[in-house]
Amino acid sequence: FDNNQPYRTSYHFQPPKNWINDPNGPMIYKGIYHLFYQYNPIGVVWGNIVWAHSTSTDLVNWIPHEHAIYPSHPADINGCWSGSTTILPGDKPAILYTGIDPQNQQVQNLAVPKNLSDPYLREWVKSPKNPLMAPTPMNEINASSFRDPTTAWMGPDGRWRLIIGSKRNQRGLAILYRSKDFIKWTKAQHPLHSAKNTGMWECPDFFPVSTDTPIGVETSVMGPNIKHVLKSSLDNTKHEYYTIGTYNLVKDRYTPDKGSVDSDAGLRYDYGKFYASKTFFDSSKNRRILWGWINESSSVADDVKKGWSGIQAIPRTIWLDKSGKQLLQWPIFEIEQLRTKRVDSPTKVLKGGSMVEISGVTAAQADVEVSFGIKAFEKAEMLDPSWTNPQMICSQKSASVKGGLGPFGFLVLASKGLQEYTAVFFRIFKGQGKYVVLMCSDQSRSSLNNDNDKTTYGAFVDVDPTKEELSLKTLIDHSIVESFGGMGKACITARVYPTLAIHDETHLYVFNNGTESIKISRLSAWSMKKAQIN
Ligand code: DQQ
Repeated sequence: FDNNQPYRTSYHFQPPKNWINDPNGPMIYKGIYHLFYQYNPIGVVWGNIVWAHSTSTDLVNWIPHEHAIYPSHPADINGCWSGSTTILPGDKPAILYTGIDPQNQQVQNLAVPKNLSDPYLREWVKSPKNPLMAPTPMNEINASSFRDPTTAWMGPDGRWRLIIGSKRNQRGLAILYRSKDFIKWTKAQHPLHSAKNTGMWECPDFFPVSTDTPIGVETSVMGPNIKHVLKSSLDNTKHEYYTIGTYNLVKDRYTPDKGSVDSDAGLRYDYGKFYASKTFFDSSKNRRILWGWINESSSVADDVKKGWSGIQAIPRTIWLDKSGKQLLQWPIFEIEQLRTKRVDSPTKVLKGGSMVEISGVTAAQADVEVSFGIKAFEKAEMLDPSWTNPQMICSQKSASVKGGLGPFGFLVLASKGLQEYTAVFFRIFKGQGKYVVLMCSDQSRSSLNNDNDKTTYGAFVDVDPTKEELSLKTLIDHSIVESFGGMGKACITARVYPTLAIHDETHLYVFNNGTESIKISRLSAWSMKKAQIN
């Protein structure tokens, strides 16, 4: 352990130092995974943005390369912002990214590998035709809100399509472009989709999901057993939302399914810190993988002290739930190769008001999974119909507020005397004709250092606890608490900076602060090894 760096992660992706943000252009090419990301080569705050580049054969261990894209010609001289890769016919990757031009306009540029036989694709050549897409008085594009091209998909007419995030007044837009040759792009009359009062859409993502299997599909796949997902990252709130819907190929328009909320009150990949995410299709394992950026909750002064800021979440496999109403997410299975010492707890009853330590694992660097069985439903508290915002309920009913069924879950990154802990837990309420499961990540007691943002996060989990057990998985990595409730139905990621609960001084507990007993039907915890990262 480096005692000067208690918050540095051991298996989450980060470079040795400086600022990082959005994951860019993730892909697999000839068996090698590529991750590019927004990076400031000379500072711990955002600025001087280039595309840094690392590669991996397992999505767990990474080697760094030279920056792939950096300001070098007029179309990107003031910055190389986010973008995506598309694999063109003949197995040729292409990057489209946003450049900031000499007038500080946002424009879209193309870069291709210099040498396709370099397994790491280290050097990228920019098109002499750049910028390929730019704001003009004719197309009425807002030059400071025109960025983050998606992976392109090919329509049945053989033309490529992609979307670019934008806004008109406060209406968020996914501007659609088409191209025959990937060089000459024409803006479509209508956006693929738009929504009022959502503000600028950053880093849009648009991809197909299979309705009958969890197997992922390539971005251009259309057809009968396919739905589409549209995600946008809202610059106004720094939250992402997605909808599931139908892509009409004739009109080239996307319509979210009935009942889905097309705004910040809608579905989120993650109800904690998770932004500017992007998926790609992993053709080697037929799955769709989601990458997301997790920023700091610490002060800039503390970031300067530690010399770095931002990490990437563990890549997640993502697929459509059987209900068709939401996505499910789970950390890529490869991360389990880091599991080492395992501790299992026998089935037991966790009495109301009790707490049990999970000892024998490195609690600052661990993977822990539990399943709870619930019986005494009569004791569930009533859900006030006005409690529609899960984050608000979680903030009011923190881990220390006793309930009927719950709070029960984990105390992670806890100090011995519980001066510090982060609580990840459930509460079960009696709602209108059904039980409502609330999942919370409560950071309010995570650190004695009050310079940190200790906001509590919350989500509803769409499970029926009378029919299924309630599961919780948490990946703990020094300053990261990444939790998956209901087998990936709700995810919450938090950043925390304990001052006492660091390294070997860290403890892990399972607790029940409700009045009713809860059964633990399964509990396993693993120490996690350090990954080789950069
Ligand atoms: N980050 C990039 C932009 C994007 C934003 C700049 C989202 O391209 O809109 O670093 O975090």
